[in-house]
Amino acid sequence: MDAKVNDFLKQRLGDEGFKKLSRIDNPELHAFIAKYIEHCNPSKVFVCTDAPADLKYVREAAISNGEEAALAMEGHTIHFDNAKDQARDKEHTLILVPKGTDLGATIKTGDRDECLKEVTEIMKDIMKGREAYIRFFCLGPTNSAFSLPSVQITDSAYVAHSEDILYRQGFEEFVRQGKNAKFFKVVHSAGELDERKTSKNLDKRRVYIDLQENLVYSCNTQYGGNTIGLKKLSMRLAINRGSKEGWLTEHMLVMGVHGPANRVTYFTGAFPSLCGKTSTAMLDNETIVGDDIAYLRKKDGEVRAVNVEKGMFGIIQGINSEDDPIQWKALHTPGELIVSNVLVTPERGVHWIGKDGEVPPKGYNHSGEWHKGKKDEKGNEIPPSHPNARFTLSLENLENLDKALHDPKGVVVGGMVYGGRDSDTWVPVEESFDWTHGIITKGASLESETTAATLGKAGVRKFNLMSNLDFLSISVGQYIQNNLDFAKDLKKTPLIFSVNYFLKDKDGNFLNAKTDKKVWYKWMELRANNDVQAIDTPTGRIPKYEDLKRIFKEVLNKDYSEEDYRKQFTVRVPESLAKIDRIKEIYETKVNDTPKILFEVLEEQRKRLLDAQKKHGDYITPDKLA
Ligand code: SPV
Ligand code: MN
Repeated sequence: MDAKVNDFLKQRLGDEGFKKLSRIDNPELHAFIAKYIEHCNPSKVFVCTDAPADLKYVREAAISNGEEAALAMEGHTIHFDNAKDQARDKEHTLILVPKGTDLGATIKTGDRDECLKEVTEIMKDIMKGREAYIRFFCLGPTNSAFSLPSVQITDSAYVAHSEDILYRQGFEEFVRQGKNAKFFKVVHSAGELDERKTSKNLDKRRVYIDLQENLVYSCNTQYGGNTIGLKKLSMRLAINRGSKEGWLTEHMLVMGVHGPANRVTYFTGAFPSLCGKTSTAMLDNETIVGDDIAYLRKKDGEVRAVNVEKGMFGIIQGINSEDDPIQWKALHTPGELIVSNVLVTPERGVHWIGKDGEVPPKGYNHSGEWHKGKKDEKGNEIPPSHPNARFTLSLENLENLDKALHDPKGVVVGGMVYGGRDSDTWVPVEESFDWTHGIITKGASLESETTAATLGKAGVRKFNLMSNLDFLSISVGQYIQNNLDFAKDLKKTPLIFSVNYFLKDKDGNFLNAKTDKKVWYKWMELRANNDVQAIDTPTGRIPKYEDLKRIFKEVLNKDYSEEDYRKQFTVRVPESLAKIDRIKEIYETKVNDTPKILFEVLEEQRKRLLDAQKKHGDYITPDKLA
């Protein structure tokens, strides 16, 4: 250790903290910690190893400093964020780039020099009078080719506690990797707190991602999506790093789909918000590896995936005992669980929008003391819980957990799924012709309609390639090219599918029941293992009626009619052509490095659609193509 750094750390970390940190032989780490402890200037520093006593210290600090409070059920705590700090701050989340770098119109960037100057000023002495926690985690399983050590300095015990639930402990991984560790760094401060212990200086809320230093700055915010540095913040660093090293970071769930004779085939899935990602990951009779972020690497000619995390930061709104039995049970079992921004009742129970039972008449929520009918300053009624209220839970608490969660080799990916909320174009399930066709016409063409739960008008289609648009730290063209190139030299290429749980008929009625998705996954599992045939359409490959009829009976005990099949799997030519026009326009006008092949593949698809339209008309039922 550099002598100056050594002296400084000894003085600021105390004997015990210094002794702990000294076990990690990494001068870059020591210099990083010294620099930001000096700059942010906390009054106390706690170095947290993987030891249970250290985790307990953090857990208790979150309660004693008032960021969390105990609920009636043992181990459960409540945390509130400021009423105006309830979601990711897209406006102030910037990828820092040197002057002259252009990542395209869809990615928010800031001038590196100017932003560093600004955030350095904002964070000067920002931790004064508070305790800082130095946390070590491992993204991906430990002791694995996927392992990515990360360190976070935060003055929020709530954030540090959340990360314990969400990430694998990584102190020992840092010790193991020593000088070789190429790690990610996050410095976070909640900033000054108000009397409710929520971040106060929201005008100075910033989330800046410095790719050059692999360092994220987050300040004057507590909401998990802005502060849990290992989640969407490190995800941007990982996308950048994977881009240079030939692996992928995707906004994807990972799940085991269970086929005949105890066969398990693993799928990854990308869905924009409110399109069924969690309900897919939670399908009963299947098993969950992850619900949010996956790393994908190639090994021995196969694609392997891991869950970057080990817990979930899930949306709680709408969870009820009938539709979500697994999550319901986990939320009603004693043990470590943080809920945020729900209603706390006088008995210290909780209520959220869409929970079973009556809404309690009064309680305490993100707006303070709450009663039915309470209005905000604009005269709008304040709901009992915030629509983005969350729960933070270890996946170990779910009964559908897959045994491969911590497998250092990851799981072999048999299929990748892209799904959006689409009322009129995509059929419920469709396989692409090949990897390139899938990446381009499914992943890179992903759109989703807004719902009443999001801000703005409902029913507007939003482009969100691979559901990753918010998190890209490389240009869109580069990102698509990386995805295309990923399949080179694979012995076994995963199949790529699209799904659409939201297709409607002309009268606006949904064409599928919520539970139908169980059938689509069983069909995809059979396809990935070459057990069923499919019908080629201009846009991909769809199931045969006989196969679906059998699976509907087996899985749902439902008689699936030919009439339903025909309606659901009709190729809608005008809508499909309109989609090609929309997507093409985005890639022509908003992206300046679109790979040429993207336009070629879209034009081939247009030609197939026009040829079929000549023969069969605008709406082509599957029997015409069989
Ligand atoms: C998402 O919005 O995609 C999330 C929650 O998973 S957040 O951590 O806020 O990004
Ligand atoms: Mn997410």
